[in-house]
Amino acid sequence: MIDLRSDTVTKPTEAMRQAAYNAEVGDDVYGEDSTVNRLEELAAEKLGKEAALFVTSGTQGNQIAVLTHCQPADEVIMEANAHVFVYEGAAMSALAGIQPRTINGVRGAMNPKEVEAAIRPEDIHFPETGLICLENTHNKAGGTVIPLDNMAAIKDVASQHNIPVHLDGARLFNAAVASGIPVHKFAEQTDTVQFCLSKGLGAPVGSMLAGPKEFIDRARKWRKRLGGGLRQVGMVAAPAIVALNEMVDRLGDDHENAKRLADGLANIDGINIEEEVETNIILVNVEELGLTSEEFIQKLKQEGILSGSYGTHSVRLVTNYGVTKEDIDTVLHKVNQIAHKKLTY
Ligand code: TLP
Repeated sequence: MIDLRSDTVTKPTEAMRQAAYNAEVGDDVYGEDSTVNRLEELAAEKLGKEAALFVTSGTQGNQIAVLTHCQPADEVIMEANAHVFVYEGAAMSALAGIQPRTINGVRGAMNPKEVEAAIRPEDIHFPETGLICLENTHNKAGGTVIPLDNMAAIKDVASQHNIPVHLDGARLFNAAVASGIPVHKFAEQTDTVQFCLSKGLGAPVGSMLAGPKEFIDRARKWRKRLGGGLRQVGMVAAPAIVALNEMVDRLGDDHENAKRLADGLANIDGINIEEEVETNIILVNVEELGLTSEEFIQKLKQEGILSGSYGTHSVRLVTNYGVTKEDIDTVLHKVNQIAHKKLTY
C-alpha cells in the first residue's frame, strides 16, 4: 500500500527503535526520567523558549495550552478551518468552557485587522478574549506556510491588547524547511507553541508544548489532571530525540515528492489542485471526473493507494517518510488510468 492518508502513518526508524530500547528511564511524574528531561530541554532550545513539556499528542498539547492560558467563558480567536476548531472534537468547549470565535483566512492566514476587530472590548455583556490561536503550516488550507510577517502583525495586535498567542505548529518544522526560516523565528511570534514529533518527523508518539517556564509549570499540572502524567516515558521520548536530531532536513524530500505529485496531477484531465503546494499536503478536487471524494478514494484504494476525504469532492494526499519518488510515479500512473477511464467511458 502507498499510504498518503497522513504523515501520522510513518513507522519509527531503526535508530528510533534502538534509542527506545536503550533509553535511560525514570518516573517522569517525579521529574526523574532523564531522557524526557533531555527531550524537553532540546525542544525548548530549538524553539528559543524557556521550557517545554512532552505531551501525548498534538491535540493534548493544544488543549493544555488553551486550559493554561484561559478561564472558562473566555473566547478564543482562531481561523475558521483551524485544526483546533474543526478536528479536536470541540475539546476547548468541552474541557475548558471556551467559546470559539472564528475568522475566515486566506490560505489559512487571518487578516490582522480582522483579528483586532474580533477582540472584545470591555463590556458587561461580552466574553473576555482569552487567546488567539494560529496554525503553521495550515493543514486544511493545504499545508500552506503562514508568512512570518502575518504572524508578527497578529502578535503586535495581541500584545497591544494584552492577549496571549498560541501556535498550533503541528507541522512547524515543515514551515521552517519550506521557507528557510528557522523554527525559532516563527516561535518568537507567539507566546506558546505546540509541535508534533509523530508526523513528518517520524517519531512514534508525542508532541511538545513550549513557552515561558512559569506557563509550562502550570501546563504540567494540566497535563497531570488530564491523565497525561506518564511514568517511564523515556522509552518514547528517546525516539523523539532522534526525530528532532535526524529527521528535520529530510522533510524537504516530502516537499519535493508533494511538488512532483501535484505537478503531475495538474496535467491529468478532470483533476484540479485546489491550493498551491508549499509543503507535504496536496488537496485534489475530483468533481470534474464526476466522482465524489469517497468514490475516488475507493478507486485509489483498489489500486493500492490510500488517501483521505477533505470535503465532498476534495481529497487530501500527504507525502511522508514511507513514500518514495517511485511511489509518486506509481500514484500518477494509477490516477491517470482512473481519470482516463472515467472520462472516456
Ligand atoms: N492532524 C491529523 C488529523 O487530525 C486531521 C492529520 O492527519 O493531519 N494540529 C494540526 C494542524 C494537525 O494537523 C493535527 C493532526 C493536530 C494538531 C493533532 O495532532 P494529534 O493527531 O497528534 O492529536
